[in-house]
Amino acid sequence: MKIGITCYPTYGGSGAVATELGMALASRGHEVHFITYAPPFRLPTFSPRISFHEVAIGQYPLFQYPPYDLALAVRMHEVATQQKLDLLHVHYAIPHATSAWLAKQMLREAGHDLPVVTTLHGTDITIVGQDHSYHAITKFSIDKSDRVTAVSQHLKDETVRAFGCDNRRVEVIPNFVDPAVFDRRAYDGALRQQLGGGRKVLMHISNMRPVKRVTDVVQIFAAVRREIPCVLVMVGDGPDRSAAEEEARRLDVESDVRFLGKIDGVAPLLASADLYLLTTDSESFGLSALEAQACGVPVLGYNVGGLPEVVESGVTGHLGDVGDIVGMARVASDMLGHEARWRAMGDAAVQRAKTRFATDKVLPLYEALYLDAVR
Ligand code: GMT
Repeated sequence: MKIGITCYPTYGGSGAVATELGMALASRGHEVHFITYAPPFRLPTFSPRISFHEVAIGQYPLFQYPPYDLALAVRMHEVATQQKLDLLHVHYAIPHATSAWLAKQMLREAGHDLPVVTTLHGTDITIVGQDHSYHAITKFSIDKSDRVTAVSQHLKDETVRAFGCDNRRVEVIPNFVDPAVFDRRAYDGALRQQLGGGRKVLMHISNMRPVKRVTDVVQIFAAVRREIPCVLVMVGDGPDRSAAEEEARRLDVESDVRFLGKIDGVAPLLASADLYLLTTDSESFGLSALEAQACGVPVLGYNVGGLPEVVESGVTGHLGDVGDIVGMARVASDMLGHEARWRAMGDAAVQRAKTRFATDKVLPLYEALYLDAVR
């Protein structure tokens, strides 16, 4: 099939999922066309059967807010026509599903019926989509999509609740991971030694927005560090990075906390970690938690959103109450202090990632959905 994919190309789970999906589809013989304003961050420089089509946003002095959604619709229309796309798959509802609907209407005028698949990822439903300024258009765009998927049952339930969408129209297709890439055994431990110098390595990866509660990560680390020699590695960047840095200084642990900034290939880093911390208070799935588990790293997080669908508390990690720093730190110290328990959790995490979320398990679900949509 010829598939157009639109996503946010910068850092973030939805862009990562869309890009991994595009690459996996291409490796199975499909032709994939990314349509967005910059090359997606996980996209290799060249790959047969994958093309990137940049959305150019025309500027004009009248535009205080240049209309990206219109420029995107125009580019979708153009690429669909020139490349004879069979289908358009958009990731993150706002504004991608709306632009896709516009492009679909324009194409219809020329007798080209372009099915639109929308994948809902998280804050497009839980936060941004429920903002009054976007609620009506988000509902409209979801309703008008030919197929709709959500990355977890929790997100599907929230979509039905918040937008009154037909329960049967939203299919749950979970995020996925390539166990050959996210594999601890593929790395020799040199990076782990560089990061921790023999101490345990705690890790967090995110775009450090308020929803991620990154100061909780630092507080949990500071409490664990009192019990067990360890370091904290913070990967990514965002508005709350400076708050996390300040918290590390306030708690006098900054010498053992490293902020690495944005890094594209996180597999070697995750394969060097002993414990992954994800303290988001509203997480629809938690892709990084899945990738950590695939690397045999137990996950410590809050029992919210779709995270319990990814992390089996007590088996592949632990999910506690939001803000329970003391409880989380106690569990972390206990886990890290008992090698056999830690190893059992890591092994269970790998198994869970492989058996439920491996690329070859999830990709056929998308392919079946596409076939159904074009039929
Ligand atoms: O919704 C967001 O906060 C951004 C979004 C993204 O584009 O990075 O993340 C969401 O999508 C990821 C991929 O499906 C999920 O793993 C994340 O859980 C989800 N984030 C939230 O729900 C906060």
